[in-house]
Amino acid sequence: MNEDDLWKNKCEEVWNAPAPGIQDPCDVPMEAYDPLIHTVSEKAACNRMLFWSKTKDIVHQFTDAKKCLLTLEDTLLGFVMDGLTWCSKKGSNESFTTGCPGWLDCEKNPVRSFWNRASTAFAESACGNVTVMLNGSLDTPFNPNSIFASIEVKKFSSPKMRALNVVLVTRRNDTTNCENSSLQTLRGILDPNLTYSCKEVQRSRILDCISDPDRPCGDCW
Ligand code: AVW
Repeated sequence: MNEDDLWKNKCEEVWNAPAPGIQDPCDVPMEAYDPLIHTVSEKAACNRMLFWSKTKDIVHQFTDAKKCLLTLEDTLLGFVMDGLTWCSKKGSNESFTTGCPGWLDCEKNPVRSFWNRASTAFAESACGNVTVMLNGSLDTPFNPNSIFASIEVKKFSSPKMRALNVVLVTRRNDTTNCENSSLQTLRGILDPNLTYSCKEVQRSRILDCISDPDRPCGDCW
């Protein structure tokens, strides 16, 4: 089979994977996406995985410009679903893209459950040295309500994964640093066999690096 046919087959398989059907749009458990996640599972990019929390814009600017690190939204499924809204509605077997519950309207909405499930799979596959960009302009860069804290960190495990390296993205007058108590909490709940590091990096330094195509990734922080 040539490459085009392989992709065509893959797309048909993904398209035909069972998806949450006629149901209450506030009652979609994350397990509803198990078949889809299993169909699209990709080989993990060991040592290149980048997690994030409240740093979405700069993280994606970074991965668009430099190909050394990859986020969930740079994987096939994450890329396709990023920015989309969808839901079913009671009594209809159509898919809707408007009038769907918002992120905070109910916990088990289809979009939030999808990202919870996809994040679980991405974190379970984490291997080697893993990076996370957290937001140093916040008092609590490691927020217990975030997907990163409530789902991803709990899935990180050695020996498949070796280290978690926090890049704390700061602005000039920020007072939050690597000593921040939420980061101590992060360190405390991490699998004790994982090496932990934290580095404060000025946002402007990362942006300069992004806009200079000659700067290798390793020089950005
Ligand atoms: P985030 P996470 N209202 O920046 O750690 C609307 O907090 O949770 O980072 N949308 C929301 C809300 C909300 N209150 N909270 C979260 N979102 C949506 C997947 C929104 O689209 C990757 F692997 C926001 O941009 C990262 O490591 C996104 O969730 C990790 O999970 C992220 O919220 C980032 O999740």
